[in-house]
Amino acid sequence: MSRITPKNNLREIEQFACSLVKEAGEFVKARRNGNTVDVSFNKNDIERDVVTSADMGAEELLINAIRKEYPDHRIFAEETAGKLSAKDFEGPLWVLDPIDGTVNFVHHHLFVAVSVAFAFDGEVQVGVVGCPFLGETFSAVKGQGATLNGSPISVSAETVLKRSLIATGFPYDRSNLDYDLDRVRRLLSHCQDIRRCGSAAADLCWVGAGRLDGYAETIATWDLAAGGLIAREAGARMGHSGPVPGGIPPDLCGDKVVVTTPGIYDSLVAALTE
Ligand code: LIP
Repeated sequence: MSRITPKNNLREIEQFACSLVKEAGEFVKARRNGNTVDVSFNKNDIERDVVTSADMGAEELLINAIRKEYPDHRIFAEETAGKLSAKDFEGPLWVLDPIDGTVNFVHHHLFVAVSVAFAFDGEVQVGVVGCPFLGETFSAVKGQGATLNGSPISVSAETVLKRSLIATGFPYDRSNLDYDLDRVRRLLSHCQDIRRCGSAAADLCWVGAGRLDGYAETIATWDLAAGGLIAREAGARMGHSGPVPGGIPPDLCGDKVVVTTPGIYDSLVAALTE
């Protein structure tokens, strides 16, 4: 198993990831604009959960390119993922979401993201999120800041929860609707307003860019990995408003994840848990 040594390897990996995200973004756009998208419902036996031929095609593009460049690296991708075990987090691991915001994509919304993260021993080192319909690519290398289309980004300076705009989202599985509605009640009671944009990866980047003051949801590893690093490298604080399941590194655990500009983190977690 190859190991990363000097930091410059991370810059090479970031450049490679950026090229992948751009290529997959163009693929997704072409499928949408060409109206050649087959939609399958009942993903995970939940009727409203969807996967499209564009998700599958973009994921295959990403996986093939990574396998060619880094044949001994592990890959964890939304549409073909098995269960992740603790061992899977050892060494180099790519975490992929070919289309984050698949429901938006199916309904021709523009808030759609391609998310590619590179982790090593369970710590995300590189994150790239492309929003192909918005012409925006967010990127970060651990310890080296975050950018939007190459320009540095940083979180908002907000310190008052009542003046904060918070993004959230809801699972396709609505069996715990009371929990989700309680979160909405708490957010509307304590914050300025909420946004439900439909792509966690893009929401997280928008926290990093200061367009949102925070984000709170329970999401999958592939939704969180890249956007979470980008937000942290832009100055955000990331944690969880509930226990992190054993064996999952915090960088890759989307359970009750909370990502905010630092000034409102404690008050938002209190609003969600008290
Ligand atoms: C989506 C997330 C979103 C969440 C949705 C869904 P998908 O990912 O990005 O934040 O609220 O339920 O999980 O399924 O579009 O890749």
